[in-house]
Amino acid sequence: MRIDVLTLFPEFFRGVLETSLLGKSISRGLVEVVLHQIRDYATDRHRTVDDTPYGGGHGMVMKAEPIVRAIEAVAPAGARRILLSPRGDLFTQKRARELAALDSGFVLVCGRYEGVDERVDAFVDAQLCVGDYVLSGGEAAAAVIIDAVVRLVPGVVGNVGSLAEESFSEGLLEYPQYTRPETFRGLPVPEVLLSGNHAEIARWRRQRTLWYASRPTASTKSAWFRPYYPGSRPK
Ligand code: JCQ
Repeated sequence: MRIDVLTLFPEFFRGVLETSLLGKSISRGLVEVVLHQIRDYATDRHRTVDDTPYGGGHGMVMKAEPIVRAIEAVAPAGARRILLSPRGDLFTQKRARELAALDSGFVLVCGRYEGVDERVDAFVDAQLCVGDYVLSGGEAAAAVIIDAVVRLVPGVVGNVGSLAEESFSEGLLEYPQYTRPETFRGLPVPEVLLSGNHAEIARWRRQRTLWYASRPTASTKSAWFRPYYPGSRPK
């Protein structure tokens, strides 16, 4: 899988690409992430990438020309072109699966400053948003997408979780997990997990997955003050 990233801050990605699962996938040759400096595609002597907004207002807007020239220069044939933007369509696990299945890979375009000239939209296939907040640039959003997609590339993670389990939890382990010790600061591990009764354990985990999926913090309620509820059903 090949992923191209267009950015004014390629150094943002160095740590992300070297670390852990992603670093290993790259060194194993399963994934190739190619960073491109948008400024290299500016056409004037000062390598200008931004300008003041038409109609007035504060801040700067990224010019269309360097971005579009960069896309046209680096995008492999057939690669999906994606602009990260707080106004994009929401990036979901479903979209992660779609991107992981693309043979020709994809291009992530990171905007900065107060925005990107709207006409760039005509040169991308989609605008994607990773959440309902504004970032100072698309780089952190691109890192989120790369992380979520790469772990779905065949061979990257020990893709061992049974299909039944995957379809049940949408591939997420949503039931609570415990490891040693059996009691931590007075909090015990649920007894069923120590029982060795695998049918009972599977039943308990299915039930807890449903509880967690319906818990208040799974929707839009404030999650700052929440109960610890290993034993009783959340309200
Ligand atoms: C992505 N959720 C938030 C910020 C303008 C394309 O124009 C802009 C892009 C950004 C960076 O992306 C985000 C974002 N998903 O802020 C401003």
